Amino acid sequence: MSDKTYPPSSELVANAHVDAAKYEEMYAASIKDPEGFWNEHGKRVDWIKPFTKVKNVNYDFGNVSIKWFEDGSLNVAANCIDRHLATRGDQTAIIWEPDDPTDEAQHITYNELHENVCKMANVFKNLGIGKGDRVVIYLPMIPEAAYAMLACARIGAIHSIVFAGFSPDALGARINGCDAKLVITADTAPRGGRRTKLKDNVNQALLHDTDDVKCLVVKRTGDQIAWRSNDDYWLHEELEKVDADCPPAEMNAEDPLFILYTSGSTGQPKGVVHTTGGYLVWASMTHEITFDYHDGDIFWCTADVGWVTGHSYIVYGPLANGATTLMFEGVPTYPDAGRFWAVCEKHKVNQFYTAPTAIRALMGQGTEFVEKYDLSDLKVLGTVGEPINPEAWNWYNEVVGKGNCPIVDTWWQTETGGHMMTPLPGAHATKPGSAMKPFFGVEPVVLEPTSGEEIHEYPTEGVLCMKDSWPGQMRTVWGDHERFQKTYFSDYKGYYFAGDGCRRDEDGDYWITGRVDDVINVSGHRMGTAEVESALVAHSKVAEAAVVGYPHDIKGQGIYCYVTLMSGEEPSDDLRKELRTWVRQEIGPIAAPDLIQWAPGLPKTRSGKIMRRILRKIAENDYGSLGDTSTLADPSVVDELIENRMNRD
Ligand code: 6R9
Repeated sequence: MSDKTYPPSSELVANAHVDAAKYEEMYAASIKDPEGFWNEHGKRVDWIKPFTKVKNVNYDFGNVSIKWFEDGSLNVAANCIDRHLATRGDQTAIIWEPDDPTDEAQHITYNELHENVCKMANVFKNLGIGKGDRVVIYLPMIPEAAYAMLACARIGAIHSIVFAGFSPDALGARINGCDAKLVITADTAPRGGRRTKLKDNVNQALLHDTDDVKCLVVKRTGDQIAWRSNDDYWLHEELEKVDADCPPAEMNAEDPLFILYTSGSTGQPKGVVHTTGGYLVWASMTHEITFDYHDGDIFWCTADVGWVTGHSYIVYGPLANGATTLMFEGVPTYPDAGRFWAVCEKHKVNQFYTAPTAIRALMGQGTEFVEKYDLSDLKVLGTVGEPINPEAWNWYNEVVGKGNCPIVDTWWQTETGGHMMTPLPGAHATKPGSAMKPFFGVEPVVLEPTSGEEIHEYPTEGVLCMKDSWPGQMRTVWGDHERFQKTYFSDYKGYYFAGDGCRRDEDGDYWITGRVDDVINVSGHRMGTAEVESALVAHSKVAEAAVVGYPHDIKGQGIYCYVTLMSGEEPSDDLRKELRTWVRQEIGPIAAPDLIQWAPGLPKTRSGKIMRRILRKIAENDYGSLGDTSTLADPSVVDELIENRMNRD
């Protein structure tokens, strides 16, 4: 860990929405008087019927119930579109950058967004969709994905987006899981120069459909597709039958806005339910303050709308704030490893938000891909999804940000709706790898894992829980409130349990150490696997590393490391030795790897999360029952790892 801190420039501080003093003042107010605080900030969105009740929360296991602004009514699409029309109708709402850089980008104004969303909403209505009905969105990163989300919100339908990289099986399970009446998809989806056959996948997912699920198809490429009998519709044909008049439905603050199944890195996916009022307040406020978004800025979040990051920070947060949000159809390495930076230059991006896994991948390709481009419009950089190791952080800071752009390391979850802990660009001196401070209204506590006692002193380490609710919190698991309570409120009674471990340093700043199921115990010492990974990745020859525990006769658990080398590096026993010595030096002898397996690739979900469950099984030499691997981005990686496993006892 680094002791060095990186304060923001005085210029940034002077213009920031929130500086250090304001953070302290607002944070204190948000904790001391949540009702008063959220009564004020709840008004950042437009209400049809203003709320009079701010918060009604019960965290008692058995009776968990979470309500915010419960007697208010509003419409999310009206907040993201209509309320901006008078002042910024001709401003670009969405910049769309296609997969192929030689194709033309689109600039969609708020007026055009309004028309497109209203028409799509009317198409949905014509297909029999109304308030409370579920619509599955299985689309690539094209503007129609945003239109579909907002069209649902406009008529009060509940969307469930399924990432376009998911298999037909995973899609089918999610369609059935919420009894969707309609699936919207595209013919095929270009990505990184290749094409995914989305409509074919839908056909396969609905092969045994007895509920007559309808399918609406966007013509993206014009590729040949197979049609199911009477339940399939071209979007462009249906659009010809409707006009652009579609008044927004009045929704209660606690009506569901969307369902989103969490990535399958653990167990069966859960349908996380977010509601209308609190979620929008949270997404919009965190977007504005965490990224210090100002009018006229160009904001780019590289996530896919299939993940929560895309929901909150491509669509709902930015559009509720009247922002210009960039939507990118492609991948960071197509046509080459400079694509992100080419797009930043081309569209003069001011805030750029991506994942550590992308940063590490690009870092391994060398700096020349970044240095080719003019990145002088960048003001704030963000990361999300996993702990960022200091090396990647430093590279991001120096090579991409030129030491000039604060990095907001935002810790949050599908379940939390938006940012929970993050430095604020104008308020905090950042530390490489630290999520730093709670956002307003967030009351993190560190608990002793076995006793569940709150640890008040610092520095300390333990499990991360939240003492109280915040407006963007998930309300239930779709169709299974029991599971909601059990997953998040039963291990540590009276708290929301995030599933992550954390460290609070001597300054009171937070460092996420990874999922608590990734903590290993070596000779009685607790160790975050992320710590060992970070040490390994700090070695100049290592591109990526994943560390798990495996049963060890003497130590209880041994440290098993999967290591991907930088391109051009050769694996050897000498290098193994070198890495062992390196980790001993970086952390201490206790952290020295027992086994190091060379891994040409790591098993990842399509959202880029390493599937440790699989790595643990292989490390335990128990690879016969790997469980659900349907969410793997590239299943062949697993066979390779099994073949060359190190622990054959
Ligand atoms: C937004 C998102 C949530 C899990 C979370 C944690 C990890 C996310 C992080 C981070 C360290 C960060 N995580 N952000 N860990 N530092 N800045 O990623 O949601 O897909 O639900 O994942 O991701 O382990 O519990 P989701």
